[in-house]
Amino acid sequence: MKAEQTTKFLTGNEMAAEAARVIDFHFMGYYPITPSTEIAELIDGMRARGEVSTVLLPADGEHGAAGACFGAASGGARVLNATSANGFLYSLEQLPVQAGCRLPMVLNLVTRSVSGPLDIRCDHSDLLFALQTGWIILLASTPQAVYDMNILAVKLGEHPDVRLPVIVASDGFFTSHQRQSAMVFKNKADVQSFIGLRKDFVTTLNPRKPITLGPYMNDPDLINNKYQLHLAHEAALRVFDSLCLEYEALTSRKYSALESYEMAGADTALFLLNSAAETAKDAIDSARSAGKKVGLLKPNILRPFPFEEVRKASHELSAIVIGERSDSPGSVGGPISHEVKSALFADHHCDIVALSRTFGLGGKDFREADAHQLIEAAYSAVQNKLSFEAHSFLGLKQGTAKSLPPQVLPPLSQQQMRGDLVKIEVVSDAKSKNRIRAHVADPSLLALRPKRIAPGHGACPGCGIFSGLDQFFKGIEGDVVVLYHTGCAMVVTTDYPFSSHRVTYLHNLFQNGAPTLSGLLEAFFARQRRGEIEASEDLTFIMITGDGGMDIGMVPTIGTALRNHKMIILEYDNQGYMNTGGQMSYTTPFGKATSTSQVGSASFGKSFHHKDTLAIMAATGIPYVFSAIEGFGTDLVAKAAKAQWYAKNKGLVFGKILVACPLNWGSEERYGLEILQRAVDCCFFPIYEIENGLTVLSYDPEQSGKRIEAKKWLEMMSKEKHLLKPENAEHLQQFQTEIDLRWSRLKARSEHPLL
Ligand SMILES: Cc1ncc(C[n+]2csc(CCOP(=O)(O)OP(=O)(O)O)c2C)c(N)n1
Ligand code: SF4
Repeated sequence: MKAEQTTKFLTGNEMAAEAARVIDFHFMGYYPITPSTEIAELIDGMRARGEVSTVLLPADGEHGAAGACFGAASGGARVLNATSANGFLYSLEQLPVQAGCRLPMVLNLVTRSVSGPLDIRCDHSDLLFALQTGWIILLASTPQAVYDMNILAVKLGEHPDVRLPVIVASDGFFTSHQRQSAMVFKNKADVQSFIGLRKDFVTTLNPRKPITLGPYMNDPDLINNKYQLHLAHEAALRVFDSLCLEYEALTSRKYSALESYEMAGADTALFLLNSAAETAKDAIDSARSAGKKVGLLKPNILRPFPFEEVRKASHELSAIVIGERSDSPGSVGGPISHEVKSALFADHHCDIVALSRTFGLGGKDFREADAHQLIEAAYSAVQNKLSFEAHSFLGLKQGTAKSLPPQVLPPLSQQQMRGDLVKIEVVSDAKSKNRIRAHVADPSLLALRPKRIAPGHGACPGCGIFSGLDQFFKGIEGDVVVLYHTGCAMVVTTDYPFSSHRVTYLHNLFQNGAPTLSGLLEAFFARQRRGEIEASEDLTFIMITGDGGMDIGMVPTIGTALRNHKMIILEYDNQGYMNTGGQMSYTTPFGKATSTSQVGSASFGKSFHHKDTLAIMAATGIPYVFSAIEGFGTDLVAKAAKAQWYAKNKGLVFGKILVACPLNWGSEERYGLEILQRAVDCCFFPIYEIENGLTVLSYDPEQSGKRIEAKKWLEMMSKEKHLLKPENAEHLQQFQTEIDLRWSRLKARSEHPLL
């Protein structure tokens, strides 16, 4: 029976969310990363409006998200996740566990280039890592296919002969962000009856039927376990074929393991995945009209690999070109090339010329003309069978001396950065609580110190990151090495071939910056001890991170703090993941509306309180912790100077500054400083120091008679204003109570000689 359907004009990500709407997963664990983030955002909107009953868990990183999905799947829930690139790699360790335990779920992999260098556009370098995980991989070359494959994935993964997790891979931006008209089911019930109820093969939630899931298993059992996985994949190909027929009967849309386009009588074929295959169809059409017998093969399933289908489809060919949006360096072509070739050469009489071409890395377009180049390569290889290039890259552009990145500003000299603008006085008596004092020069002199970040970055108007960082750097004397986590500060200052950094800058994945910098500074000391770096060389090591980097990177940061390396970690807190478009972070205030804590009839905004990062870091016992805002006299400059002294003499420093983000706050650019001041005055963001374990307030709004209620701060930001509505009175009260409690505790600590 055909199901009723309706036409929509949607992107791949929107279609993934539409599929999730009709599947109504029990659970989605996720962490934002471009270009897959939108899927969680759209489903969060549905949740907030009460349109789905899916529980969404915004994890602290992809590793956590994958763990949460594993847990939920073990309890018999229907589970969804979506990720890309480095996020996918960060969850990689969890994926074979999921497959090995035979727990179905669906993961949308919206493909993107894997760092480094960092590139947010499409290639299949992430997909390449999925091949060995034991997961089924379905490919979706159009928004329509994204929708269909998500629905098929549920039924395929949960089939009793299969019981495996399934990846649905679509191309970042090409498919995820391009609108096409596509059909969706009119009635959720049709999808529900197609997929059926999630079967409880095993569940960790039935105490009457206890199970041991994930035992310690050695030889000889493990090989049997892996053989069962192998059998499940064999079964998956059969089941996929029959499900495609069932789905076709329901929707009139036809899928198969290997799709052929113009293969009748073809002597040459292109083998391409996903969106590139769609593009190549035009080239095939024009080559056919020019009399070339060329066709196209496009797999819809990659794991299990449709080995027999490829073999049969290639039987009559003279040449095949396997184009891949990824490379396996040192391997004469990417992994798909090798798999296709192994299918071809299963016929021992095979003398097909098989070429492998790497194209489209980092989002480079693959156009019709490129497909023609592949076709020409195949024809010329057939004519020069003895000397053709088995593997090469399409679209390389050789650089010249002129392509070297220009040096716009000269490096900063030692003299420029040593101005004795701050002086440190070490006072060690009980009265001063063994603190140090920083004496800061007049602001007019401070202003003369050159900026370490040159003007000319691409931040939004009103962005507080750079004015905040500038004030901080004013307090730092001498040479520095900076490490930036991924985030706005990094992205808007290092758009290749330009860099706004006038000092040495290093970037690393934003869960791993702290260990990276600790390694670098230990290398500095080690090389200095061996005389490889001059003894007079004096560097301060500073890591800059957003609040998001202190979510996903919290554990390595704590590890670094416990080792107490002599460096500074400075968090700029704009209260969200802004580089990825404004998702909630763990420091986002309670009730705030973000793209993953949306407000609607079933949701009032972020549902849990902001993280007290300073308390966490102070608990590691590091010598100096501080919070500050820009524009509060020279407070931030003095704290930077103290931070440098502690980093040189005692160990790790953690500082946190609140910075204005008009985009995240929904505020006017000109009010940035006032909003910061109100955050301090309402005690949401108290400014203080914890020096050698003792807490000292830098400013007490109560004592100065300036304390305000949280609502006076919230009213300045449109993303918070809904909390002031009468229906949110209870939530506002909850927020105020939490602020009051934390403030009272902080004050008590500052007043007690031991706390
Ligand atoms: C492992 C991994 N997961 C996700 C991302 C995507 N990502 C890049 S920056 C970012 C948010 C950064 O937020 P924050 O640290 O607060 O800095 P901001 O962008 O707000 O400046 C995210 C989620 C990534 N690059 N790597
Ligand atoms: S989104 Fe916010 S933090 Fe990022 S550049 Fe814009 S204003 Fe700055």
